[in-house]
Amino acid sequence: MISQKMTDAINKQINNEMYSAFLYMSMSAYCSNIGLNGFATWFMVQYHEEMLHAMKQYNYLLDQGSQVHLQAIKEPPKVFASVRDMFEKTLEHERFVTRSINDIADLALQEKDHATYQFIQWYVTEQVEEEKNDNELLLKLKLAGEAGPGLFMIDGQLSARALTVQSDFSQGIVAAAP
Ligand code: OFO
Repeated sequence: MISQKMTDAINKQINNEMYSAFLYMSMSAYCSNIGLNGFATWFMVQYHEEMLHAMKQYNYLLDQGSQVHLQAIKEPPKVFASVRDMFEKTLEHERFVTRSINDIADLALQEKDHATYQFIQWYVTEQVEEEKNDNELLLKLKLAGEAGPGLFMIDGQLSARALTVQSDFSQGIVAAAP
């Protein structure tokens, strides 16, 4: 059993994860519209990962006998100034998500809620990876250039990003190929 305050915090985080999914799906659509299919693939994989993040929290609330409260998801931007603008917005958003995950970890410690503290550690680790990926892509864009051959080279690389999450998000992570 977890507190009502913790239940509210996790429900808010489900909404944050779903907004992340919307944001990255919107970025994916924008990339497809401008012919950057590799970037579109990268953001679509990211969309699936965010839905998994939301579903893990949804299942956790149910496992704890708590009430899931789905809330309205705000509209993400649909037009972006450049690919770099998209990754700057992505990094800024992921930093916000990291703070929000840390707040849940802080609350779990305050409440001596060991189950949630352990549960949220998966996200703490995941956020390091997410921010690292965004920082690396921003660096690559800076080095290779944000237009012409450099941009197309990165687009080609990103097209190789494979789906790590099943499309039935509640089923977890796809087993790695042998
Ligand atoms: Fe992109 O982060 Fe979820 O948690």
